[in-house]
Amino acid sequence: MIPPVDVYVGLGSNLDDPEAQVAQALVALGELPLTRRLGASSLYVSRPLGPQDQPDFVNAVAHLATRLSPLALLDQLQALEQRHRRVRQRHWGPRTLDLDLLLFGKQVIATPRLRVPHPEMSARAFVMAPLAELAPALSLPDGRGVSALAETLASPDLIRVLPERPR
Ligand code: A4P
Ligand code: MG
Repeated sequence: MIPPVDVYVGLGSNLDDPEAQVAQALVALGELPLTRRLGASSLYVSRPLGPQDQPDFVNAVAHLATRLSPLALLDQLQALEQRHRRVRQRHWGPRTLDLDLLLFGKQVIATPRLRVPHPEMSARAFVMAPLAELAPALSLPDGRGVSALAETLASPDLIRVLPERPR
């Protein structure tokens, strides 16, 4: 049997109720086949990176252990995005649940469909702050520590951490 691999997934939503969207996705990640959820960060509100004429985001990071291959996990993440998107198109207009595969053990993957570590992650406060909260001692495959990286990021766009609410 393939041993489980430690994986980190970034979640983002700027839908009408992005907090609920992210909270539901955190639960769903723990229910994927051959996968357990080991932890989840707090939920972080941040201003949009890129076009500003859109609502603020809620971001979080989940820690999983999976026996899926990287591409099989990406398939699962994209299917989960689609399920959220369908619901959203019906009720609230255009999508937004983004699931990014940030880290897959210490693997480095560079294919057209999948790049791991996620190419933008180390420059994004809305990824690195929740990741450092969840796994302060973790290093990227290139050896850089996530806590040190998170501290270097000026994060005026990270507005606040949402309080826990019962789920
Ligand atoms: N792909 C390659 N590598 C990966 C990976 N490691 N994880 C491919 C996930 N997907 C990966 O993704 C496009 C393609 O990337 C996929 O088909 C997959 O094969 P997508 O999510 O369908 O497209 P997208 O969301 O339009 O692009 P992308 O690159 O995911 O956008 P970003 O970079 O995630 O930016 N501001 C704040 N504050 N918070 C946010 O979360 N997010 C975005 C979206 C913009 N601004 C934001 C936030
Ligand atoms: Mg994405």
